[in-house]
Amino acid sequence: MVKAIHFKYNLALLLAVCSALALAACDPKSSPTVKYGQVTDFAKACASGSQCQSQRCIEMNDIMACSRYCEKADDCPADFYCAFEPNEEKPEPLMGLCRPIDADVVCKRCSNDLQCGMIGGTCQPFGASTYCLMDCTLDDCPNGYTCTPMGDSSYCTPDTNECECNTLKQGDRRACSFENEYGECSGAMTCLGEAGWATCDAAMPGPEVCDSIDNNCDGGIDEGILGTVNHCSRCGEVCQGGGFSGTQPVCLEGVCGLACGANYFDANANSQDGCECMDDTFGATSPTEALSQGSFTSCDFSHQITESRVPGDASHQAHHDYIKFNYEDVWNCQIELEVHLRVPSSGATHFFCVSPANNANESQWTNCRTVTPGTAQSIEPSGNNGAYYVKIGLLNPGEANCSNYLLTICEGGRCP
Ligand SMILES: [Ca+2]
Ligand SMILES: [Ca+2]
Ligand SMILES: [Ca+2]
Ligand SMILES: [Ca+2]
Repeated sequence: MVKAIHFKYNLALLLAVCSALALAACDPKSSPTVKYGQVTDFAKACASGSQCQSQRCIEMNDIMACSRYCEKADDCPADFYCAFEPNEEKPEPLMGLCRPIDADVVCKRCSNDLQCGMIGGTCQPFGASTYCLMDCTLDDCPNGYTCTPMGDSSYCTPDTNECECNTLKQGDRRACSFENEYGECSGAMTCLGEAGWATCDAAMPGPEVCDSIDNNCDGGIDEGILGTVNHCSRCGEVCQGGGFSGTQPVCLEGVCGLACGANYFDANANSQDGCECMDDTFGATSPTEALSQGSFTSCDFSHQITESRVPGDASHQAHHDYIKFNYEDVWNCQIELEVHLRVPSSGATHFFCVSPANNANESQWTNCRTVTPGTAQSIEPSGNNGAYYVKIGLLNPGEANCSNYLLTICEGGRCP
């Protein structure tokens, strides 16, 4: 019955058979180069099998070292297990080799059996991928693993049902993230061993607020918030408006300042007191809306406008003032009609133009004068009946002005 067994492949087979049958003819002396069972050089470094009593020099963690043959659980020292050695002959009892339970290889993602050779395992489908699983034909599985029949053998599968995290993978970390309508924040999670993965330590994306933290995880800190009037140079620095009407706080490149509203002007070039000069509502902004000063007839009248102005400051100036009046030369004394503008010495240089009679087309108002501070100029309109338009403005952009001009529509000896 013994001779019926072929042993051309593996010397292990010989010992397995001998051990099972306890035959005198199988004395280990008959195969002196291989020592089965206990050896004295286990885990000693080796370069080839001939240096080992078992003739087996295998990878043990970081080195090549001598191993030993085994048959059952407890034959191998702690941190090793009796890994089944595949053999076509299927000797009785089955023979294994002590191999390290290397946590880096057990349950490692793999694509072929060679990648699992260190633990004597095979690359098996498990869960969503393929992993190096230990064969548990001869030995028990490590803590946290259960021997599970798969195909024609049995393998150690992790109790967490996850090869990436189980008792042997405690402390492993992997990338994770949280994503919602605000963005996606990356982090990592840690394998707690039997308990599986700990919660992902990534931040939960939130709306960006001023807190020196990238709340929405887009790489920008406090973007769109820091540098605004409520968080100018730093979070919480609110730019003060000073309580001045027509004055708005602004934050320009991280520095608080004041900006003037549409009809307000910093005409004294001092932002500390805000935009103290307000435009009047006297002049219209276009000829068609020009404010009528009434209808005058010859001769010898005078109509004076004293409370209107065209303010300006370094950054902007008010719109031109447009007024109009009607004039009728009842007594044929039209040649003396005058529009007269005086600019106080505190004001900036003005200009003014008077239209021909009944001509609202501003581009044709060529009858214009420049009036420097402290002086006055007169324009005698052409035509002697109808509607006349007057436009008043500041000559030079950027010049400060908050002084009222003095405009007089007059005739004859009543002009200034
Ligand atoms: Ca951000
Ligand atoms: Ca933030
Ligand atoms: Ca001011
Ligand atoms: Ca005005």
